[in-house]
Amino acid sequence: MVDSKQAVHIINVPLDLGASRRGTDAGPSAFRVAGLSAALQRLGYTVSQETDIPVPAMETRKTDNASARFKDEILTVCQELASTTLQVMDAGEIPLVIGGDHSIAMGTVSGLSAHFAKAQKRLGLIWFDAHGDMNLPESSPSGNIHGMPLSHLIGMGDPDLSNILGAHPAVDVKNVVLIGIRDIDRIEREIINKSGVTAFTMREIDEIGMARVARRALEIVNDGTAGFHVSFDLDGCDPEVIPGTGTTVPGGVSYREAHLLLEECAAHGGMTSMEVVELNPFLDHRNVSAERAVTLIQSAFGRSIL
Ligand code: 6HN
Ligand code: MN
Ligand code: MN
Ligand code: MN
Repeated sequence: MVDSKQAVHIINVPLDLGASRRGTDAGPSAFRVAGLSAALQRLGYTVSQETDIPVPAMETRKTDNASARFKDEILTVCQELASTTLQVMDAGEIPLVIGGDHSIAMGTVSGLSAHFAKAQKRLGLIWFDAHGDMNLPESSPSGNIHGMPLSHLIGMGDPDLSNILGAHPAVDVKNVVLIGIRDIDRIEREIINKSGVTAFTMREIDEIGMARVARRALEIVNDGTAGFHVSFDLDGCDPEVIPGTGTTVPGGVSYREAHLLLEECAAHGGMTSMEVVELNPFLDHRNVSAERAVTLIQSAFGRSIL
């Protein structure tokens, strides 16, 4: 569980092979420039180490897999990331994974659940996103793997991608919540509805408020689990809050609502790890999205206003 006596281990994954739009490979650099490490230290954490996962450049690769573009490369990156996350958890440090596009979650979460599986324990998962990320290679309109990580983590889809480190499924659908979704593809909608994951769409956030959504989500992800991971796609926030991301969708989560969710995660005490993905510095204005993302991470790591 996240507490400031533990060391944070930042894992940078500059991957952009999972998306059409280039530029998420510069995410880790923008977070460094925005002072991520110092921001954690101000909360009392030590930042034990930064590990950079090697990622091939798109220019050096070709993919002939139209339904799951760059699958082989993404699988290799996710396997390396999963081993790293597992080692960091085994060492008692807190993994903070910085993307990169959202495909990396298949690696992050597989490594976390491999850690808990050794003690016959399960992990809960909060998936904050404008999108469902529940496409399968055969349903995807784009072939982009960043639209597919969550379906693979619940054991569907491509057998290689859904079996990283032998975790299959990496998470149990009954401990998975989607928060902030508002842009779902046609077949993806059926996959989500049949899957058994709980979805808090923007409509639910409008109707009952983020405070209640957060509390209900926390009940679900902590039901019978040893803790929960937060996979935070910055495009879940409204584009006015986070302009620096590739697949913006209007009508998103406000700055304060996003903070409130993460403050509730911190207050609960069960968060084991976090990842922040889809920052695209080339679409940003003077790094504001990265700076706001750093303050969001601070809320998740226990920063309180007073
Ligand atoms: N993300 N549903 C679209 C697709 O191509 O599958 C968009 C996915 C976006 C994924 O932002 O992490
Ligand atoms: Mn996503
Ligand atoms: Mn998204
Ligand atoms: Mn989608």
